[in-house]
Amino acid sequence: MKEQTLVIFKPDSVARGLVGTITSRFEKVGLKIVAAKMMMVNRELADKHYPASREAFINGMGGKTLENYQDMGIDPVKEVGSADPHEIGLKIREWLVDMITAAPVLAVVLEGPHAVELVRKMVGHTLPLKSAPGTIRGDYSFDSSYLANVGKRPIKNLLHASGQLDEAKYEVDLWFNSDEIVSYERVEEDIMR
Ligand code: IDP
Ligand code: MG
Repeated sequence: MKEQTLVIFKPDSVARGLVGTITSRFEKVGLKIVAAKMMMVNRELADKHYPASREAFINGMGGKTLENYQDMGIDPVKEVGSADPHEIGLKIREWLVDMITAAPVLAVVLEGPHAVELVRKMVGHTLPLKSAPGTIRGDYSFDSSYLANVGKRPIKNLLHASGQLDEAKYEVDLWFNSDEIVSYERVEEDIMR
């Protein structure tokens, strides 16, 4: 069940000095840091990380925005110029690429049993407003689709975390060369086996 998953500390968490606090949560739960680098992201990497061709991702972002607007009784056409989830998704993707290339990020690979699901659980819902207390996004942010879209910027939710195992494999390969990923034992591995 050992998996690797990619976590990106997005510019907002780096700028807020939350790297240590958040990293310690991952370490405490037993996840092992097997790669890490501070970096400026170029457009080529950002384009591959947020692929315009991944329909489920683009429509998912657009769909979540529409749902949020419906909840709040807001007309999406007035707010973002479209009611089409694909069009809205592509717009958000542009904001994401601009955001992630504008300031330093920390890219980390975490390893452990069920790492992908475990990290997503700890990170919480995409919208910090809807993330449960106790999750990283729920504890350190209040951002919403509404605030983000009015500001024409991505939701500031501190972290990117791979969504599923196939996404994790693609993303770990994209961000790290195999010689940047290390292997070692944590002392509790013996106890938890
Ligand atoms: P995830 O980060 O929880 O996996 P995704 O649907 O993959 O969520 O979206 C990627 C990122 O796009 C989110 O983390 C967030 O920063 C941004 N985002 C998603 N939906 C919206 C939106 O409605 N408005 C602005 N930004 C959004
Ligand atoms: Mg995602």
